[in-house]
Amino acid sequence: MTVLTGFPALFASLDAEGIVRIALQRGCAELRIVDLREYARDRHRTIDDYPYGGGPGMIMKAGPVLRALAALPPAEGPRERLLLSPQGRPLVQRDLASRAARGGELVLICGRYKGVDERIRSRIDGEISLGDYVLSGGELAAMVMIDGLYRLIPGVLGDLDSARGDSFSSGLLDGAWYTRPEECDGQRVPEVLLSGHHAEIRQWRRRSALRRTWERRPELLTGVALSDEDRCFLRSLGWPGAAGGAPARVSTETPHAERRRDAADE
Ligand code: 9WO
Repeated sequence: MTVLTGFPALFASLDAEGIVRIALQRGCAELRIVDLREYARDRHRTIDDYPYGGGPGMIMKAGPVLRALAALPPAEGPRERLLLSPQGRPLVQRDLASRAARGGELVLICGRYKGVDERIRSRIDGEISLGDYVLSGGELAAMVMIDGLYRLIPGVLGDLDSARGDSFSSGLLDGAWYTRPEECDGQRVPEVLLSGHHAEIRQWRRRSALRRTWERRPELLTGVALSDEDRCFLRSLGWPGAAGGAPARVSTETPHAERRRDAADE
C-alpha cells in the first residue's frame, strides 16, 4: 500500500499503535507514505494554486500527484490508484474484503483544499467516499480505509481471526454484547448469556443482531441469507417478509432504551 499526501506527518499514528502497526511489524503488509511536496517544482514546494475561472479557495495541483504516480516503483501485481473524495463510490465492507483477498497494490491519493485538479481524475482507477460529508482532506479517509483493510489481512488479527465473526461478515449489524460484571449501574446481563446453554446463546445473539438490523438498517436485510427461523423471528417484529419494506421509523432511541429491549429479548 502506498499513500500520496501533502501531509505525511498525519500518518505517524499508524506506526505508533494499533492494528496497522501490528500488520507492519508482522510483515503482513507494507505502507509507504509519499510526500507530494517532494514532487513540487518551486522553491516553496507548493501543491495548491488558485482555481482557473476565479472564486474562493485553492485547488490541489495535478503535477505533483502525476509525477509522484509516475515515480512509483513497478508493482509486482495489479495496482489500483484510488482518490479519496466525497465524489467517490461509497465504501462498503464487501469492497474491503475483496481487496484484502485480491491482495493487489493500492495507491491511495489524498486530496486537500477545495478540490483537486480534474486532470488527476483521468489518470487514476477510481474514487472512493466514506460517506456524504466533507473533511479537510483525504488523509483521515485513507487512514480509515487502511485500518479497515489491514485487519482483514490473514494473520494480522490473530485472535481466532475475529474479523470472521464481525458485524457485517454476516451482512447484519452487531447485536448486543456484555462483559463483566453481571450487574452494572443497576443493569443486569441477560440471564441466557450466563446459562451456559450454547444453542440458546447462539439463538439469542442471532436474534439480537436481526432485531437491531431490522430496527436501524432494514435495507440491509435484503442482502442477508435468512433461515426459516430468522424469518419467523423477524415477522414477529413486523418485518413484512422477502418483499422488503421498512419499519414505521428507523430507531433513533437512546442506547439505554434499546438495551432495555435487548435484555428483554424473548
Ligand atoms: C471543500 C469545500 C469547501 C467549500 C465548499 C465546497 C467544498 N468541497 C470541498 C471538498 O470536497 N474538498 C475535498 C477535501 C477535496 C478532496 C479531498 N478532501 C476531502 C476528502 N474531503 N473529504 C474527503 C472525503 C474522502 C472520503 N470520504 C469522505 C470524505
